[in-house]
Amino acid sequence: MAVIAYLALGSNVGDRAATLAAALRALADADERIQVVRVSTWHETDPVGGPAGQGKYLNAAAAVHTTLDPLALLARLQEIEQAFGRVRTVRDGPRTLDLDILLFGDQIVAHREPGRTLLVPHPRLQERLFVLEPLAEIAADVVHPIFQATIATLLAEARQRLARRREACPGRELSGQRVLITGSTSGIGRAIALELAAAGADVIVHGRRSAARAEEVRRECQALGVRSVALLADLRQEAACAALAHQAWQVWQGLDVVVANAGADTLTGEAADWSFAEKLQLLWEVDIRATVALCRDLGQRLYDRGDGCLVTMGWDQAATGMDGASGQLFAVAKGAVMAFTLSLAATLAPHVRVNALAPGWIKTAWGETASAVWQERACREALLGRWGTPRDVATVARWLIGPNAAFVTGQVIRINGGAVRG
Ligand code: A4P
Ligand code: MG
Repeated sequence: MAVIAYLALGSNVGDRAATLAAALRALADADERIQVVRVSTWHETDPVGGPAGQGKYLNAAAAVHTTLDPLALLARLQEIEQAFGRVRTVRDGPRTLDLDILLFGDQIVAHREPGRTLLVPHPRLQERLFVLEPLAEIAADVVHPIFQATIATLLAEARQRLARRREACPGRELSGQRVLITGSTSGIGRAIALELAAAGADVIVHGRRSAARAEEVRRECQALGVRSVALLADLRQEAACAALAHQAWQVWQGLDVVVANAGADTLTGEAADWSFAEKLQLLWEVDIRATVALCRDLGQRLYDRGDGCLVTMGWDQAATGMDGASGQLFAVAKGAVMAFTLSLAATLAPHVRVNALAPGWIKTAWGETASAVWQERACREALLGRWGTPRDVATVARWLIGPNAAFVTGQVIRINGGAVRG
């Protein structure tokens, strides 16, 4: 069946205009099952990414009518690139000709095979003005099949986001970044949401079931001058994790940062009276399984898109050991999360940074009401002689996500006031 596919053309080496014109002729001649039906004007653009000092690009978009399947079309495009002397060296490096498939009808393709990977819609399409501006000339009303938004809308959103990133200044260093923080209606999650909003990030607040609490935090974020949306999902349900990842990715056409903070409360919530085995099951479902599922799903999306940052929530004493049933339970749950984080960092490098925060004694709901014995112990074990606060964790999260931690990945960062055993 014939479809309309949209292609991106780019060149920044040699006679760029002649190359684009010749590439379009080669496309029409390559296969009778490809007809070029519309072409944008040429756009001269500054290089995005890649080594410094490379020349400006000439970019364009074309619509083709084709009966080829998506992989066959990709093969034709790669043959043409080769014929134009394209040599693949460094990432985002200079090229005589780059031909990408942006859209293929309303199909979503995720074919992963070494040397023959094909992702359609193109995973970076929504982020790049050098693609969206020519595409909007010939396909303004075409709807992106994942984001369900028109190309004109994606262009307007991308312009706004990039303008905000350009304006990012020291006190607002996360301007234009889109962040999901799970479990952010209270405690450490809420503190991180507010801290990142204060730094200029747009924040998706997530809660388990209280729409009112999620809405309250959403308003608090919005009051800090950023966009904020609240989503509810019970992460004990596997299907709900996938749905949350999908929904969060849709809100602003992608995310830049995910903080997988949600953890089950087995100390003060309804589960406080459950048996050891029931608590273990709950921690497995929420702290481990949901964290792994969300981070794998959103991590792959960030990786395909080409950049991003993931933060998980570990626990300082998983490494040193803590007496009692709660120590054993959290050791299992948070030890697993920290170990998983390191493997995910290795998997998603070099595009996505992945780190764990490992808080020690932080005064959240349980700390507020804990007995005198625990109050004394928390202060005694910390070299700094006090409980940590949720904001102590949030300010480290802000640094870790921000530009000053650009070389930090695969780390477990302990935030424990210098805690020692004793
Ligand atoms: N691949 C996966 N999906 C697709 C798709 N939808 N279309 C695979 C085409 N190819 C797709 O591509 C690497 C692999 O991506 C291919 O083997 C294919 O199987 P590549 O062209 O060999 O390498 P690349 O150029 O590093 O990747 P890509 O995706 O073409 O790069 P980008 O993201 O397009 O960025 N700045 C300006 N101003 N203008 C530009 O045109 N282009 C880039 C390249 C960077 N900066 C730029 C421009
Ligand atoms: Mg390409």
